[in-house]
Amino acid sequence: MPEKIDWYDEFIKIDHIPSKNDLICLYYFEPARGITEKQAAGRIASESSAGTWTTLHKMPEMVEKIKAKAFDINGKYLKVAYPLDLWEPKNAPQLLSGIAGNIFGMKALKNLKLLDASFPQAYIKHYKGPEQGMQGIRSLLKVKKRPITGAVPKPKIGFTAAEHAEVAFETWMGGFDLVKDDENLTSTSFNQFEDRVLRMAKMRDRAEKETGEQKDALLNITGETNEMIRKARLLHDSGWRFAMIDVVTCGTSSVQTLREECGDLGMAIHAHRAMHAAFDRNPKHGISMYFLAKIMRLIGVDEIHVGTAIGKLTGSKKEVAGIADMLRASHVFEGEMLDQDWGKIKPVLPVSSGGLHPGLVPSVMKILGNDCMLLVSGGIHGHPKGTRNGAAAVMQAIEAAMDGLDLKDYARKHYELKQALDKWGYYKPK
Ligand code: CAP
Ligand code: MG
Repeated sequence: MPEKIDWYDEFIKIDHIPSKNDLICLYYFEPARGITEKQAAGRIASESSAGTWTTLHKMPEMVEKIKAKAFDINGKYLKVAYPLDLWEPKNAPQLLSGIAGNIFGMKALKNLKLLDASFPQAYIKHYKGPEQGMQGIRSLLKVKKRPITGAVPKPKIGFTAAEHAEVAFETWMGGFDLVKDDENLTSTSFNQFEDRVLRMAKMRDRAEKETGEQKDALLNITGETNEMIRKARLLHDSGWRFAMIDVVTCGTSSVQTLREECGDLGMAIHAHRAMHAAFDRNPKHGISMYFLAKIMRLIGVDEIHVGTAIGKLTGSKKEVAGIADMLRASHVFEGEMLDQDWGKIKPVLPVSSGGLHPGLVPSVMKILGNDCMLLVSGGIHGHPKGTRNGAAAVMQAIEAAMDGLDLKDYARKHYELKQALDKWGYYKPK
């Protein structure tokens, strides 16, 4: 009998019943031509856990204990059970290097997408999750029921720090809670981070005094990790209670570090997801936004972009609503995605942004409910009467939606909303 060349079949155990401490992954997979489903499944489980391409002269005893097992093949969907001993506690990058690493490049696969992972309590217990969470954010901003509102000064980049702060003041005076930096604005020669932080703080204090409302900002600290720590501390010293991070471009390692730092400062983390569409847009290959949102909740961001379904960027209604539900739930029961008991990990606020304007507010609230953040940027700065009136129009649209009233009827007595509807109506930007 010729010696076996590979041992991928040792990573397949159909109908295996995972232990309660196993971490389970759900993949969409398509074998390459000439590869069977089982051959593909064995390769996925092997390469993401303890295997390699060929049989070995010597095998350590421990391997038997830590082999992943492909245990459920259902058409193009595969479940793999990973023993807990594979994973270093509280090491998100290492987890990704396993379940979302080499396997995407295997020639035996035509397509592969990591759809979801179910984290056992024995894994979850090492992570703190969000510091503030959804309820903490509502308390910080003293907003009990309605969606939290915010806007990015537009154009994305181009304002001086002084001009940026002026736009922020107008946004707050129009009734919005938050002013957010855009994902690619950190510090430029004409809008230095330190200058913006101080000028915005002065405008915040003025807006709070004039409105009697809590006002805050999502100032973008994205950058090298030590720099992010320095900027988070600067924000805290200037009275800000949020910090914004582009979590994909910064990576899970730095998000873990900043979760510790911001937690110590009592600050909430706003997670922008720029770059996510590089790996989540293709339904057959990459990593789902559902999984990205899930691991960010585990690490401990307090709010994260989930899409709008009806705005300018990708994401179906079902996907957007499913991610939002997962972020807010204490326990997700198995359906298309895996079962997830979140234990003590606080709920995260879903953020909807991208091509929104007052005419679309009721539709987004129908998809996400009231426990969300609505970021409406071009949709207020493009209002015929400018930013402050644009923000007021959004607030009026939220009021109408919460009272179940038709926007057009409500607009009869709310002029800012009427002007917005006259310009955009219910237009869905692409
Ligand atoms: C929206 C936005 C956000 C996107 C991010 C932008 O501006 O500031 O970054 O919404 O997308 O730069 O496009 P507008 P997502 O409101 O003017 O469109 O929330 O899907 O991650
Ligand atoms: Mg943006």
